[in-house]
Amino acid sequence: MTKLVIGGAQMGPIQRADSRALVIDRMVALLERAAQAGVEMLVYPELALTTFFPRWYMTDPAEIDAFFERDMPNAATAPLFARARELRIAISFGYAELTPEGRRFNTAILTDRDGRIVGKYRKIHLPGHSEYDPERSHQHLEKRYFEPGDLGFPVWRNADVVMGMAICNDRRWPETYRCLGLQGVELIMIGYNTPSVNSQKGAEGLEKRLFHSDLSLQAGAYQNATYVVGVAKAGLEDGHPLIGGSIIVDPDGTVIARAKTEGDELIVAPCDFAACAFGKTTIFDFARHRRPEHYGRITAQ
Ligand code: ING
Repeated sequence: MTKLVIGGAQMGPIQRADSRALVIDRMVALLERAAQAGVEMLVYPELALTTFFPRWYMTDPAEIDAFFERDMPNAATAPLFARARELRIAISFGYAELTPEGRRFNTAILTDRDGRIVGKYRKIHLPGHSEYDPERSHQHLEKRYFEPGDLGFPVWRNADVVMGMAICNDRRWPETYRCLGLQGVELIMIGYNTPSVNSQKGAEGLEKRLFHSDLSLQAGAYQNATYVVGVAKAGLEDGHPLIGGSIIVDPDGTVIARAKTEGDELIVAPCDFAACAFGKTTIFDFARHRRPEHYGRITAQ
């Protein structure tokens, strides 16, 4: 069975005024640190190229489109793909995708160790709202700027490991993990941008948000006998705090690496994917133990 050294490239805040070039420089610096640590697969956060712009209510299409990428790779991200290829590190990262047809998605791509894109995922669970909500302490307009993903929950065999991706709010929904688990997934990579305070429930603070993030990621790993990597974009973006708490979780649900800061930080764990086999052939042997004839309610509209 395969072993890979997995890295989580937590990123600190990206300010609205920060250029793509500045951000790519930070991502390449994390890639260099990952290479020093022997990392073979490096996971970056959701919307890794820009600030978390769904916090801003915008109406001008040109202002909105400035946060989106029309092509991937493109001129701005080419240095990242080139360096990853030189270092033979597979990468995944999230960005705002604008398709040639004019459709907008909260997207993540996955490359092989030669820097070729081998997978794409478009965020399915979009939290928040689509119109300005004066009742909220801050806006969370993902339903305004993105469509729900239309690619399902695919997996890919990459570097001889069955890999899947999800994005941020997806990690809170057990269906996300089970749809991947039923395809034999061994590594799920989830970038996130999670506000430190709830725009609707002021009382829920940072500690509870970190707890819910761990709880979701650990449950998904354990219940599907898979490694899960959760990677934050963290810190204060134009005065708006995002949680850190990036972790790597093993197929038994144990956290085997955890970020300590809310800045650019690399977490690393050597992963032996043979460790997925025990859960998949005993307690979570889906073929032997699942009873889908009783689960119809969860696929109902
Ligand atoms: N952010 C948050 C997330 O799901 C959220 C939104 C936070 C929803 C806490 C519910 C509770 O982590 C994104 N970008 O999905």
